[in-house]
Formats: sequence, C-alpha cells, structure tokens
Amino acid sequence: MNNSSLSMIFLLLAIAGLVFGISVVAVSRRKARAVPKIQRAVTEKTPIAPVLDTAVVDAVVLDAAVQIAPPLSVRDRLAKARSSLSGAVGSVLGRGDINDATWIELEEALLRADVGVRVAQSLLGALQARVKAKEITTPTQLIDALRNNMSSQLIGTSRDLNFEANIGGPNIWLMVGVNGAGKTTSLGKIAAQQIALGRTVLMAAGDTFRAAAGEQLSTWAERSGAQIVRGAEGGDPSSVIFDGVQSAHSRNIDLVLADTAGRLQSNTNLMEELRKVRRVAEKGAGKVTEVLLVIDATTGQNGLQQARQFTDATQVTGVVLTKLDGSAKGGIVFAIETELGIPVKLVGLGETIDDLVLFNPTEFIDALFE
Ligand SMILES: Nc1nc2c(ncn2[C@@H]2O[C@H](COP(=O)(O)OP(=O)(O)OP(=O)(O)O)[C@@H](O)[C@H]2O)c(=O)[nH]1
Ligand SMILES: [Mg+2]
Repeated sequence: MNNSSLSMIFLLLAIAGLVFGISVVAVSRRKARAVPKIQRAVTEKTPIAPVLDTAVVDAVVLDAAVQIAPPLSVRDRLAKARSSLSGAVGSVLGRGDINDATWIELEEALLRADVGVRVAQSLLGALQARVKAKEITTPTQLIDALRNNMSSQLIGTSRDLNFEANIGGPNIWLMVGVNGAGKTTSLGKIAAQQIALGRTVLMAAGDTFRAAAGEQLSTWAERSGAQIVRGAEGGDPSSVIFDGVQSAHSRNIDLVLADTAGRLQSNTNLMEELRKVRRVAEKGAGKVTEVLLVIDATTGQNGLQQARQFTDATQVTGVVLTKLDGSAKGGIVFAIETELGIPVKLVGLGETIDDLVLFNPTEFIDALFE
C-alpha cells in the first residue's frame, strides 16, 4: 500500500466519521426537539384533570342542591292562585290613568280568582267612590288601595285552633265536608302537628261508609304516632266516635280527631247524621271544641253552597281550605269569610304531612299580588 492509497483510506474514514457525527447530532437534535413536544402534549392535557374535578364538584353540588333544595315557598305553591290576579294588576299599573278598561279588568280578575260577585262588587264599589272623590288618582294608588282593602277583610280575625284545658275530658275536633274534600288527609296532618306540639291524640274513624277509609286513617295514625279507634264497616259513625272519646278519656288523651264520611247510603241524610254525631260525641266526658269544615279550593263557589248546609247542621268553627296549591280560585277565602262568616284556619298546599299550614293572610295577599 503506497502513501496515496493510505491517504485515500484516511480521507474516506474521515468523511464517514464526519457523516456519522453529523447524523448523531441531527438525531439528538430531533430528539431534543421532540421532548418539549411531548411535554407540551402532556401540559396541554393537564387541564383535563381540573375539568374532570369541576365536573365531579358540579355533580356533587347538583346532588346536594337536589337534596337540600328548600321546600317550595307558600308563594310558589300559590302560583295558580296568583295567576288569576297578577296579570290584571300588571296591566292596570301599565296604563297611564284609571279608565273604564281598568274597572272591567279588575272585576274580571276578581271573579276569575273566585272572590264571588258580592265581594268583587263591594271591593270595587268602595274604590270607585274614592276615585270619584279624587282620593285616588293613579293606577298605583288604586292597586295599593285594593290590596289594603283585601288585607283588612282578612286581618284581625282569630284563626287559632280552639283547645280548652281542664275540661275533665278530651277536646274533640270533628272533620266534616263533602267526599274527596280532604278530610282524612287533613286530619292526619293535624294529628302530626298536634303531636309535635306535645299533645296526645286519638283518631276516631267515623267514616264507616267507605271500606278503605279506616285503612287510610290507620296509615295516618302510624305516620303521626296517634292512637286510633275504628268501627265495623257500615257501622254507626256516632257510636265509633263515642267509643273513641271514651277510650281517649280513660287513657288521658288530650285530643280526639274524629273523621266523618262525605256521603252516606242514599237513604240516609248526611246532615242529620252529622247533627247526631256532634250530639253523641259530647255525651261522654269530652267536649267538641272545633268543627272543621274541609273545603276543596278547586270547587270554588260551588263548595260554598255545600258549606252552608254543613254550617247549619254542625256549628262549624273553622274552615280547612285544601288543594290551594292546585287552584286558581284562591279568592274563595274572601267569599268563605264574608258569606259564611267562618275563619279559614288552615290551608292545604300539597299532599304530604307538612303541607297543611296555618292560614297567614299577609303572606296570602302578598302571594296574590306579587
Ligand atoms: N294537592 C293537594 N291534594 C290534597 C290536599 N288535601 C288533600 N288532598 C288529596 O285529595 C284527595 C282526597 O283526600 P281525602 O283526605 O281522602 O278526602 P276525604 O274528604 O277524606 O274524602 P272521603 O273520605 O271520600 O269523603 C287525596 O288524594 C289527598 O291526597 C291538598 O291540600 N293539596
Ligand atoms: Mg275520608
């Protein structure tokens, strides 16, 4: 091998080494560039964790919201009743002055709310006189005056449930009303409330007309923790209630809640039967301190006719107005109080045990107008 061949080999080796060196550098550069890419990819993906966490948190918050959502307010549950009045109020307020259309609109709204023709006329008559005398000149003053007049018809009436202490026997509260009005349900709810107040309660299943009535009452007795006395189906309602009072007296129970039927066999007069129930209930040691007439708000003015019959027969002391949650006829409260002269003491706003509340006129009027 001569010198020139040797230098050729060295040259080739040097070129090969150079090419190898360049490719190693290129590869490692590419690798070096690739690393931040992967890291970026990872960094780009990292927000997924917080996103997932937020979703979990959202789910937890939602779940908690479902669980601890406050019960619907009285105002919410009176949404239907409010719908009959609030539209007209808005439209009256929207006008620049008080004119014929104002009166027509208000009258229609009051009748739709079922306050009854007499109450509507007396409310509007008084307002018309004040407008004529220029005491009221703007729609806002007119609506304020209507609201005040409606409030003053309800405020000031005593709505306490009568309970007398030291009468030598149990207080007796009778539930009366047409079938389906909500007597048994309301009785169950009242039992729960009275027991929560610390009173002992016995239910007397005076509705012997319907086979299922006693069962329904037993379920409420279990739910509320009350005692119960039941009679045979088709038996004499008065004697079941009498037995209930005796039993309560012997066990020192404070309060007998007596259920009655809303209808009887066609050959029996319900009002006669209820008169007898009331008479017989007081034959023992107890005293009837409340007769609660249960009226279904959705029946409106029709319910009023039936109410009169019950009032005549049993000396009703208070009204339980049920199903106000599903009725646009909230105005019936005014008709009941002015036409029958009986205070609405409790209102039913749903089917569960807590859905019977003491009637609060201020809250009621606020709900109707706002
Ligand atoms: N939405 C709503 N439903 C109610 C209310 N009160 C009662 N109800 C329902 O009205 C229905 C009739 O109620 P009951 O208590 O059985 O009526 P009742 O007057 O005892 O009927 P009879 O025993 O047949 O005379 C039931 O489905 C109750 O759940 C209320 O305030 N709101
Ligand atoms: Mg019943």
